[in-house]
Amino acid sequence: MSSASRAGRFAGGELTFGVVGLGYVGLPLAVEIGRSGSRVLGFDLDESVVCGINAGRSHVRDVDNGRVSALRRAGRLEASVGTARLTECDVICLCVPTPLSKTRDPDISHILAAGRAVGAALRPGQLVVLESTTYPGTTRDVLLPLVSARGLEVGRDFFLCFSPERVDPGNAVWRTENTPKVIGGITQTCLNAGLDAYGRFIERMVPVSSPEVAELVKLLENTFRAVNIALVNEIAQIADRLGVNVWEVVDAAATKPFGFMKFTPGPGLGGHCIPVDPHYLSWKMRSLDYQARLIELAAEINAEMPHFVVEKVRSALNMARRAVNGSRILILGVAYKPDVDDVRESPALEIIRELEEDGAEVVFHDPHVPVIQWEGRRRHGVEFTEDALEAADAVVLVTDHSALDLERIHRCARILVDSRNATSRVHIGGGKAPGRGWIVKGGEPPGPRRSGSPASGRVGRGDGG
Ligand code: SAJ
Repeated sequence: MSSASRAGRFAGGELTFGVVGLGYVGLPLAVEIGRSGSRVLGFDLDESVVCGINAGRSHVRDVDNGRVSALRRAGRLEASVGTARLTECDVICLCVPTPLSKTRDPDISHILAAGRAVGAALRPGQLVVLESTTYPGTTRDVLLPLVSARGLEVGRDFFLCFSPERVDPGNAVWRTENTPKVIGGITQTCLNAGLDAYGRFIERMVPVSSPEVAELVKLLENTFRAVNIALVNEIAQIADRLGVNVWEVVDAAATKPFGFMKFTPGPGLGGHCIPVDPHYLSWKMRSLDYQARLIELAAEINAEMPHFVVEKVRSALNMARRAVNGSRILILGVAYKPDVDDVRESPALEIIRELEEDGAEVVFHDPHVPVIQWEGRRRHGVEFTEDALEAADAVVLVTDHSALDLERIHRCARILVDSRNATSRVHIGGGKAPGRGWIVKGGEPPGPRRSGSPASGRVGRGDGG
């Protein structure tokens, strides 16, 4: 069979897709493929994930059980632990994690393992698409040699593309099928195969000239967010020293109808993407003797924010003549952003760590995260009650889930540090609570910092904090 006819196979007829990695990217992808009419074999190392899917259940918040069970009943979705059945798949999508190692370097071990498994099973005619966010060059320099292990030729015998995932967990508007998808192939026939295969279930595909372009597109998207969040976090530290409410500044700047995009300051960067992906780029650049200074500086500024919040807590307790040491502190929201249940890289964990190192008794409540497995132990959250709020010497709102009762928090907390300015949405006695910035209750009124006070890098008494 010619390479053109092999590539042409993806344009029509029955295809079986394989999705390796059934997490927040892989499961929505598998479900979308199944809903488009194709058969999907899912592969995951976690037996509980596999059993759950085969029982018709979803472990991913953005995928409801009904969708999984419907595909199971239709015989279009099946999950397995090993990768023995990869050879049955016409298309293999790799959606494996790409975290950072303990030394904050790229950890592509999951890509390597998946590449070896695909290389062992590869047969003529298959299309392999890497979706995991990674540094430019991974598809061509790392994955291609692994999948070509048995001598098959890319672009002739099989096809290889990179197509970055663009999942925004919790986003009900932009879903897998309606989010434009970038794709780059090792060869033109690879790209054609990828466009045909994904075009079956993605509304708009965006072809680019190479996998490296596609890999860098994804890193630009996420680095764009990390750098702009760092900018607004630095403005927060500046506003604090000026005694100005940073959220008032940001909201007013956001009235500019052109040339500005709103980002909000917060407790720091969480999630498995935004705090991680820019490191993949800066790491790759260091290997090419270039220092991606802006990226690295942004990471530093974002990493300061948990400490900034802890200093607000310290300052508020101090005003009440209490020390952090021995105080009971209630953290509200440990997930990395509102309305998700994921705590990976969550700044809340760093805030808890620092407060406990200073001797505080820290408890947490998160409506989506009842328990955290952290530093070798399971920690259960406390119930969200007025007693729990009142029993705390300080309450810290780290992640403002929609389910949190802001009015009750504002009413019952003796000291309230709000790292999201969420309580500015609270209506109190007919009026809105003054958007006062970080220390909402228990702090002195906002006012300019005393001149000459040490710019210790610790926070002062700026915008209500
Ligand atoms: N954050 C701020 N200020 C902001 C926006 C976010 O402090 O103005 C914080 C959040 O609290 C969170 C972190 O940054 O801790 C990341 O937030 P995020 O909204 O980028 O959330 P992710 O990582 O779940 O989703 C992102 C996608 N988000 C959006 O496009 C809105 C997108 O960048 C990627 O498609 C996705 O990660 C991914 O998987 O790469």
